[in-house]
Amino acid sequence: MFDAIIVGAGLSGLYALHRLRGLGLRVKVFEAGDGVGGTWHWNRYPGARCDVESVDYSYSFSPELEQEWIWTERYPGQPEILAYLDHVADRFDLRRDIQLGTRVRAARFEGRWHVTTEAGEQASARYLVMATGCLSVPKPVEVDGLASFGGEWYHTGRWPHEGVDFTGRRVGVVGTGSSGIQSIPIIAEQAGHLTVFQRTPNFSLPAFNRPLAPETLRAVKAAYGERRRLARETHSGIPAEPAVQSAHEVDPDERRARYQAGWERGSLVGILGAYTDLLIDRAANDTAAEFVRSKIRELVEDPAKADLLSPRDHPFGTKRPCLDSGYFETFNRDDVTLVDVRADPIAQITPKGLRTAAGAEYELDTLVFATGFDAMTGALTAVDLRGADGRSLRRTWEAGPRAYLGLAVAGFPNLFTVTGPGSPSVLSNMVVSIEQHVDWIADCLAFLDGRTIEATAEAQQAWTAHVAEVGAATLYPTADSWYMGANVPGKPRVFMPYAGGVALYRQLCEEVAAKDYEGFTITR
Ligand code: N01
Repeated sequence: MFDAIIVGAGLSGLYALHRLRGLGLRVKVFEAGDGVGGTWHWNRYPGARCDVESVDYSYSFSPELEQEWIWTERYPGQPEILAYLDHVADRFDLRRDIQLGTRVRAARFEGRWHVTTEAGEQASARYLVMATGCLSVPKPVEVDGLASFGGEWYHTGRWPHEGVDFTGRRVGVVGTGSSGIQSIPIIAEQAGHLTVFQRTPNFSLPAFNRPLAPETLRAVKAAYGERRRLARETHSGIPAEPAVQSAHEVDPDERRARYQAGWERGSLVGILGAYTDLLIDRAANDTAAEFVRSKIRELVEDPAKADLLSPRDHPFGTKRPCLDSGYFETFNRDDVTLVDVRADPIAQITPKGLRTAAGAEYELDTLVFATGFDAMTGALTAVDLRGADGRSLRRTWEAGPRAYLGLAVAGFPNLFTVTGPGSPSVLSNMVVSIEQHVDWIADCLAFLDGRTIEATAEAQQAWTAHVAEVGAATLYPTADSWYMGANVPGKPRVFMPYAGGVALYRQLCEEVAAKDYEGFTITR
């Protein structure tokens, strides 16, 4: 019998446990992995690294933690982030309430939430907090024949703890999203030969990652409060000056100089944040997209390969752009082959490798699937969640997710979704959005004092319509992205995150709370 059960011990679950415990609640965390860290526990593929700077991709809730932790690189690698999260778990004595190796299979609401784990264990709590992550359920391999493959295969999102030795091997990587783009240069260095199977080229910018100089870190720490405040006041949760001009207001030379400066900054917002209209006006976007394509032509020696690596099917930024370390340059190597599986799709995995629809055969020892995730909803619908009257979340969301503020779902009392669909989540610095959600949920639970809360259908309807309207005013819906559910066969095409920005969103959430949780019904 708990006051709250939290599912997941990643960035969200760890902080939620800390905050809810601070309210004096009895809290239990169930975590499927055999360690804490969530995304950073599972995604151990070579080159896994965050694309938000370490000093910003970190908790702000504890000034002591902020001051004592020493980040060593500008962009933190997976081992360093995992070490940080392990430190957080120890420092705040979180482990005693976290049950590892425990996957939650189902949860039903009958006045309280009754949770069943895959091993059949039962637990109940008044409140259920899903801290299950937005990119945590890997897509199954979609090509027939995997069972017949004679070599080894891996998914980047479920990488073995002991690592993989590619030395001398003929390796195939399927997928060129962030995971592929980060791992390909490193696998290329180790493998005997690497073949990259690309369906859609992606925009990627150099990270210019480097060691974090002690004096730089000291300067950040000296003014951390101000840096965090600035982050919260932005659109993306990454501290940066907001754009003030349209791309159309400046002449091409000035624009190019601005994009060049953005490129040299090595940051997701360097170019995308240069002008106000890059994500709402196709012609404005084209100016930035063409700049990045011109860079790809500079980096890749073979013009035909450069052309194949140049994204043209979606506006820049409407699929998550990547920050890379030597990605395009990798295709200048003699031992790396690029295969266009848009023109000639993968038809079959064979005992020896891959065969395409046109009959081309690729012999491989190792296959790496960097093919992505059932994003945003996958981890929520993976659990058989049953709300009031036994209604199922899977059924409720069949036509796409509907949630109030991305935090709560009508018909599912006392359920909270951290960075759920309908909130800025994946469009923002996740840590900023996670802290905001967890703080909001903790304040809400303090206010409830054991009472039951449920989003009203009307408030949810209005919010879902608002999310769709704001999304429709952007270029995002024009891309076949995981933001749209377009990467998973059969998933409804709905733009899932809230594109209004973290600053506005925080304000709206605070207004709801200030009005005694407007849009929710609260009962004894
Ligand atoms: O997954 P993705 P990801 N046959 O979905 C291809 C975050 N992240 O794991 O575009 C052939 O982006 C697919 O092709 P297409 C980040 O938010 C962050 O790379 O569907 N190809 C695509 O090329 C990121 O956006 C970091 O045509 C198939 C690729 O596989 C998100 O996680 C690092 C295919 C999948 O790309 C997901 O990134 C890593 C098929 N059947 C991840 N199915 C950083 O912080 C899919 N593909 C830097």
